[in-house]
Amino acid sequence: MKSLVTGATGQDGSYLCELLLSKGYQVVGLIRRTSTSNFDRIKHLIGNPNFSLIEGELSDTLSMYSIIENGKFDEIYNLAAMSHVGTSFKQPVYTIDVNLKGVLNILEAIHKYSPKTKLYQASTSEMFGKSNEIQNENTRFAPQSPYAIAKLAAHNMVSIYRQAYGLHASCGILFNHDSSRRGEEFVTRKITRWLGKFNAWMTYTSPHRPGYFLLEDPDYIYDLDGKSFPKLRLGNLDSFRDFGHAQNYVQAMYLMLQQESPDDYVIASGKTHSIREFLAAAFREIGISDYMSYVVIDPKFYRPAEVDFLHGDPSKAKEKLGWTPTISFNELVSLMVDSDIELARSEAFSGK
Ligand code: NAP
Ligand code: F7E
Repeated sequence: MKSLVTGATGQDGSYLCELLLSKGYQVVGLIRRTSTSNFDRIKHLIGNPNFSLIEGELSDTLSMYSIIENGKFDEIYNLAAMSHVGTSFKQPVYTIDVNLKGVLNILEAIHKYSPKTKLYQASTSEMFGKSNEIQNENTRFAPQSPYAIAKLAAHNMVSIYRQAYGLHASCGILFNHDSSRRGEEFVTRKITRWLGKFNAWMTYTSPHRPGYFLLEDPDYIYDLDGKSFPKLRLGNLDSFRDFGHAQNYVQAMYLMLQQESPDDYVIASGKTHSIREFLAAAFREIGISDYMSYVVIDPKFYRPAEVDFLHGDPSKAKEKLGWTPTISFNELVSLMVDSDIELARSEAFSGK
């Protein structure tokens, strides 16, 4: 079996490549040209004889046509995207180019040149947007951002190509999933990365004079030698998200393409937590309960339109795919904090 994974350098792409390689697949990862390399998440796969990389840009029709025509892939997992909701308000046209036109390029290429290739499309719970009920495959979509609008249009496009041309194309409506490989600009990782760095600062900066002042300055924490550390700046803490671990969620992507018929599935933990709860749980991991003394609420991180409540019902995926998540919310928080404590510790010793 040969698969193309777009977005191979991303959080999900890296876990999915590992999963497919473990199943004996030949995996080709699509990467875009960048001026500096960003292979951190997949560097351990480079050199594996079943793994290779190909350069391509999702929004460039000709490059996607030629990659798909020549690749003879059994499966394509389209994970590449402009994935940051906040950024999509600042770069709406680019977001449409990558997240909608990019998907259309893949659908057309499969339809024209490789109609037996199965497609997985990364849809998102953000498409539910304003909905304030528990969400499943039948819940009405009400997108609240350029990101969600592009993803919803792509989701509908997949459905059209499935009906009109009989493509085996499935969409996973995935709720938030995180890990130690999550991008640092997403709120979960922003919190755990800050905690790791703060922990290293406390432990290694002035080891002979432990202790710090919190209340002197609204923006900084000071140690007893007067050295400062910036507080954690966040936006809205009162939105709710349904969190899971990315390693569990890529299993669902794979399972969707092993089904006889294509379909759409909600992939979620079935539980919801506010960002505030994530924040509190993460600070508890390093023994701090008065977490708000370390946080500055900064309007810069508020969105022009917010998604207040996401809570998925993964019953269909459980029943039809036999998929169940194994990593709980508390385990996720703990894994992410531990990993970022270790990362900051190694950076402190390597002088970064
Ligand atoms: P991510 O870490 O941000 O990775 C995105 C990947 O897409 C990166 O490899 C990035 O390359 C690549 N990419 C971006 N623009 C591209 C372009 N124009 N051409 C080619 N490649 C491009 O995202 P993720 O968290 O793994 O998410 C994977 C997919 O699932 C995305 O489509 C996202 O929208 C969707 N999704 C994510 C979640 C979640 O909670 N994680 C939930 C629902 C849906 P660089 O490394 O070069 O930037
Ligand atoms: O925001 C709030 C923010 O950017 C979560 C992507 O993977 O999941 C992700 O999108 C919440 C929002 O993720 C900060 O306002 C507060 O309410 O971490 P996020 P997201 O928007 O849920 C979906 C399912 C995807 O499909 C996306 O690709 O946290 N928030 N303070 C903040 N968010 C950020 N980024 N930074 C803050 O400082």
